Amino acid sequence: YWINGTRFGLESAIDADVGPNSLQSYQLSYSEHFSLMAEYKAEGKNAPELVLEKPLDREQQSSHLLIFTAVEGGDPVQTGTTQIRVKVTDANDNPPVFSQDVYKVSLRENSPPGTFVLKVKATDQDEGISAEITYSFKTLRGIGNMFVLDHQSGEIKSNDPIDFEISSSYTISIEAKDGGGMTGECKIILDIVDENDNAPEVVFTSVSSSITEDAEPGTVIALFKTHDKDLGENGEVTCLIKEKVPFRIESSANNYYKLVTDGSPQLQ
Ligand SMILES: [Ca+2]
Ligand SMILES: [Ca+2]
Ligand SMILES: [Ca+2]
Ligand SMILES: [Ca+2]
Repeated sequence: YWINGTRFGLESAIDADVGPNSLQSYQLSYSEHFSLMAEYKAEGKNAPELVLEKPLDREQQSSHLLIFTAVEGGDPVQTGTTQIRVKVTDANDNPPVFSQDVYKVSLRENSPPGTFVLKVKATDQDEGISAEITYSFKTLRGIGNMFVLDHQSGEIKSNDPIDFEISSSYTISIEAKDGGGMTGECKIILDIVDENDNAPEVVFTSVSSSITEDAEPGTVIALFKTHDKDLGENGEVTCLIKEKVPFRIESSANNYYKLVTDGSPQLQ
């Protein structure tokens, strides 16, 4: 991996002739990356140099083949050629890249610890240690020890039972780091799927302990509300009276109910 303008010397061609038959010039096959610099020095020895003109990228082309020609004056013109293979060694110039910037997954509430959540995957275009990836949580804020991540494989599993009623979704940031310290990042948006694991609650806000026998039908005896922590259908509550009594439930707004007289109270 050479930076632009780097030069490196080539062994001078050796020509036994002297005078007009001695070495005249050098040529290099066309390359957008390399050019030839040959200085004719006073001592008659010249040391051609290969000059890097354009940055090399091993990930694009890992080796370059150049044909180097030495041309000798005289009649006929004599030439000698040699091949130069330039091998581009790797530099760690690529960070790990995840297969997705954002992964969306869901996990059922109350899944047992050890339940598979997701396997993230990052790749790195470099080679060797510069492409060896380890995974870690970018931050544990908000997730604590709820999940475990295999640093080598990128596999994520649950570690604690997940309670939808505590949090219905998690955003988890994962970092991939190569052996040279370059990093990439992705996000996991984990939605928790509700399970019906809460019984409805009934809370009375007012109750009359007694009622006169001539109370009008529709007299309110009690006010109460119902509540269920579960989501959607799992949290829908219906109220009914099991016994055969002269009362009925009237629904008012939003889970609020009235217990009212349904006719003349019957004395037992
Ligand atoms: Ca590289
Ligand atoms: Ca890399
Ligand atoms: Ca729960
Ligand atoms: Ca639930």
